[in-house]
Amino acid sequence: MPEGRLDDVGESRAESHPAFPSGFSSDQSFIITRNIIPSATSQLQYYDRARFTVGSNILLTQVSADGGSTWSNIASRNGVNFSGSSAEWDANWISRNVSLAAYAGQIINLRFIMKINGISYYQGIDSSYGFFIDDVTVTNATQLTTPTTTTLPGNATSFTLNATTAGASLIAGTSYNLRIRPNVGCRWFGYGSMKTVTVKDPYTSWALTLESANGLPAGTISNLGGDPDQDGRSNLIEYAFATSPVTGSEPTPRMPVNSVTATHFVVSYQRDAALTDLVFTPQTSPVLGNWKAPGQVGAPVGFTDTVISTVGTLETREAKIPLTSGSTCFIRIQVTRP
Ligand SMILES: [Ca+2]
Repeated sequence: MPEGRLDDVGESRAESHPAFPSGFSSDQSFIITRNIIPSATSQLQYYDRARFTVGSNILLTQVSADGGSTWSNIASRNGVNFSGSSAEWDANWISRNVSLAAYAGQIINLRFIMKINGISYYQGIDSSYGFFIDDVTVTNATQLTTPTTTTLPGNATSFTLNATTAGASLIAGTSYNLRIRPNVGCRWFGYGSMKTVTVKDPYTSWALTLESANGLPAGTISNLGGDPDQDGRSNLIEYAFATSPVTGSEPTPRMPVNSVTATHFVVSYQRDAALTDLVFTPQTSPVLGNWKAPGQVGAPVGFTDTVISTVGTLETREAKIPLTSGSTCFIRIQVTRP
């Protein structure tokens, strides 16, 4: 997991700090407005130091696991100064490390709050007063980004994670965290446990589904180059042209077909635009080597690849070369999964 750097409160370490303005003795706090999911090894790390603060003043470090409704103390320290002399200030920044293991797997927010905790306090907000906090970091944690909210009807029994409910197109390999809470009238209840799902790319999803349905060992179909039905077509080609990787004798209506017209050598094929993880590239060569795609330097003049018709996401395409371009040529459709 990436290290979640939370906040650098400024290059000048005196920039961000709770202190009591003149005439205000109420709690002074700031919340780091990021949603963090700690792991069992996560540490909250930061530096603090105190200047004019009386000993009964407290700086609390707090965590909320309910979106800021309630806060729990995870660290505290007192002020340093009663005499009015700067000699009592902390001489240096003090490094802090606080385990967040108790919050592993939960969505948390962090807050620092300065409490008067008595009746005495210094009034002042310049760099001589209050507590100072800097370099706030959470290690081994996940930071949630781009939250979206979907309202479900009261009788809903399922939820579909898709581009709409995720707020953007799903990204293969990316984990999405989901949680749900009920609303009755004006009252919101707490969230249930969080569910994390990782989006598979289309090929992997197809392969794992087939391996499971056919009781095949892992890798039988998820191996792109495998050919478990021994029909000479790799799993990747079966996927690209919608044939079964476990049935060798089935028809292959979408595989490339050669023909020759009065004017062109033609390869017709079908490409499903829904297979977003694949690239289909017609290529030609006079010698079964040095293959060229349409438009590539060295490709024959007039070598084209065009869409003839589209039904849903399925394109019928033709790659063709004028018969006048030469005496011999080969055309193939290269399928790659970048
Ligand atoms: Ca095969």
